[in-house]
Amino acid sequence: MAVVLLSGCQLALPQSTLNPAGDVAQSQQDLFLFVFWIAVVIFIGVQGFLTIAVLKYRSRRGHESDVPPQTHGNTPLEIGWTIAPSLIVIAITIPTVAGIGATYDAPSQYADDPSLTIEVVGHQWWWEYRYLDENGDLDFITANELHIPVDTVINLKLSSNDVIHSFSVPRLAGSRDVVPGRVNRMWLNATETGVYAGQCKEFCGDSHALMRTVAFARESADYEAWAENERQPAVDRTAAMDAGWVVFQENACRGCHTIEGATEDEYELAIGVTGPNLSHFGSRVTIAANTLHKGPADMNMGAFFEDVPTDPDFMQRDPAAENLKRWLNNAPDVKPGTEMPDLDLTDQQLDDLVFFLESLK
Ligand code: HEC
Ligand SMILES: [Cu+2]
Repeated sequence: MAVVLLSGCQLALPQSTLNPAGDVAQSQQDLFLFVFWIAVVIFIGVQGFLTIAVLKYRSRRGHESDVPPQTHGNTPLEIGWTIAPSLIVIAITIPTVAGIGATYDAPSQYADDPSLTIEVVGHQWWWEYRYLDENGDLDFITANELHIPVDTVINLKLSSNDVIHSFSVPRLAGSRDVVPGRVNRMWLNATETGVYAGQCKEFCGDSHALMRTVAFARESADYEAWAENERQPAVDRTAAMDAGWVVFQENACRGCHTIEGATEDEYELAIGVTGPNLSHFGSRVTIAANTLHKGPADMNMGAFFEDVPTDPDFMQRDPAAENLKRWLNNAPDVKPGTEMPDLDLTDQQLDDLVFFLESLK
């Protein structure tokens, strides 16, 4: 039993609500502890009286058929145990309802904080992030890795491209359903820089368990540098990238993926929206919604993420191509049910593609 239970523990990137790193998660933690301690007091009270009753009124040798004094209809007691639970339920309901209400939009005390709005689109089985500028217009699009500045109100507008998903990064905020045909709202902020894991929390098909995400909360200046890079088109194509670009163009990749052109005619053929936007795929550290990472193939996800926050050159690290090749070689084998097909590419084509994709920083 212990082995089965403990296999759920992931120490490097815990999705723990008990270790909040954002104000929304903190308020949920406070509410949880409030209810928890009330429950502890009730538990001790009930079990205490039960224990006393069991000991005091147990049957004794020679008195097996004795019945203790019977009481019935004690009015003060009846009133007491009707009113006390009602008061407890009211005491729990008020902060709960207020707390739920405060998860949609940032409360007024955050009015002076900087803010950022991101549209989150759930797809089977990955997350699209569409960053908006201060006028509410589309700024740039990325996927699976959410970058946010610390101490900033992040307004999320959640919608789905297919089925019902649920967005959740527990250390920053709770979860919210992502429903086709409507836009749900939630807000969050990160009070410490760090890397926070998340995943879809609503069963959404074959690879639901592989619909993960990761949030990088960084100092404003670091975030801005990242965002500025995202706003740029994909890097200019160099001669070394040509072989990979040819494979990309000739194998339906461009029908499903977008690469923003560096010059007018550069990547104009890649405008697909079925799969993630790959314009800056080379600067991402995970593949296919955290299903694989770009470290050595034999390293587990936890070990891979352990040094991310302390290694400033992480994004520039040489790609270890094994995992990316595995994905490009046969995506459905890695992620059952994915729309990305096995395109029967040769080893040379895979190498060319890896080089090309990793050049898109
Ligand atoms: C029929 C549509 C389709 C085709 C064709 C296709 N892909 Fe994909 N691709 C997807 C989808 C959908 C995903 C997201 C899979 C997931 O994470 O569940 C994806 C994911 C990826 C990713 C990971 C992106 C990320 O953000 O982690 C890469 C890289 C990629 N595809 C490259 C390619 C290349 C190169 C080709 C051509 C050899 C190709 N794709 C062909 C649909 C397609
Ligand atoms: Cu999902």
